[in-house]
Amino acid sequence: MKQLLRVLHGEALDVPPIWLMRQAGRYLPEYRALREQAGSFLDLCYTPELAEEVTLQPIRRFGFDAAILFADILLVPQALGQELRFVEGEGPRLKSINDAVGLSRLKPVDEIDEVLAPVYETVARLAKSLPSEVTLIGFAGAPWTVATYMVAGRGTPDQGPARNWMYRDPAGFATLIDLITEATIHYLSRQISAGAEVVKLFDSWAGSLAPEMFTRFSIDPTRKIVAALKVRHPGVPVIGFPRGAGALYPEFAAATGVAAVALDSAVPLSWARGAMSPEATQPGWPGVALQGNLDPMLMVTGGSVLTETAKRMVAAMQGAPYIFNFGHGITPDANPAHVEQLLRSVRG
Ligand code: 1CP
Repeated sequence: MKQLLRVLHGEALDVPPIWLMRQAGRYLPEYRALREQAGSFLDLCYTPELAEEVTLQPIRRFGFDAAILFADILLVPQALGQELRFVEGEGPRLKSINDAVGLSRLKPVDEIDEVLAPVYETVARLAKSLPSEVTLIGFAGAPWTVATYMVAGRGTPDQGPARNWMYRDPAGFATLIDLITEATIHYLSRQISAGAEVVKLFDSWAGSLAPEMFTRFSIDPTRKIVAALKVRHPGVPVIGFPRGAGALYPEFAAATGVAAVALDSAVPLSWARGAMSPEATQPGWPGVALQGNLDPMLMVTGGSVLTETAKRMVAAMQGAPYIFNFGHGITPDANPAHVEQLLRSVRG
């Protein structure tokens, strides 16, 4: 079995498998060149040959243990009929939805493949072209995080518009969450049928939810998605990433049924291991594999602090099922030479 899949099935390896969030992207000159050729970011996402090539670039250059499909979490709102564009140097812009009228304009889930079909083709191409030891990860945004963009119409520092709707009209907001949940089950199921071996749910803004709302809008939709995927694709692991969940990470891990949780950089690895790893958990719950959580800033900094931090993390997780990664995505100003240095530090 591939290294990453062994860990996701609960095995502890001496050398952890490694891949990096946003491993394909603007810090790589070959990405910037292809991106220019494609014209726009969305053209890159929807052109299977180009999306395949961008996914493969970091695999060729660095030899990671996993490749993550090149796409974006905002393709799902677009497929549901919401206008989407990316403004150069600024980020995504959508036509904001914050009431029943906006909701009524969205398309039913059985129409989303009209937009998303090229993504499944990218997955199918990658399943054929990836080296045999590399695991293919599909992904989607978790419903809460996707909703924050659908409601605000853009990235926000505090997810204010979605939080406001959530408190003002919980039932209306839940209708949006339920629609995204159904769309995500379908989307991930199609990615798995096309060849994704693992799927990851990015709940990048989970940390802005107060505890009761975290249960309702992060844990509950994630649990529904995991349960539906388990019925359709038994044995395919799901990685959950409730970024910023803090003290609620163990509850998320135990309640959702995910095979692994990805940790953000603020979480102490030793604490996470004690609270969620199979060796430490309660009877009746097998625990989860852990992924994370190096601060991606070290890809800018480099030097001995990078090597020492990475080695300390690997040592701290010996004996536990563990995947090396960052606590959040690599930034465009990262130095590719520091990524090589990281791989040497982790693999020894
Ligand atoms: O200019 C460019 O070339 C676009 C930059 C870019 C890239 C490379 C965006 C715009 N998205 C992506 C790809 C992407 N996005 C991947 C590909 C695979 C890989 O990791 O290599 C993945 C998994 C995502 C997921 C994603 N998109 C998330 C969740 C993860 C995270 O970083 O928290 C989020 C929040 C988005 C939204 C998004 N897409 C792009 C931007 C700039 C943003 C953030 C917008 C904001 O909040 O301001």
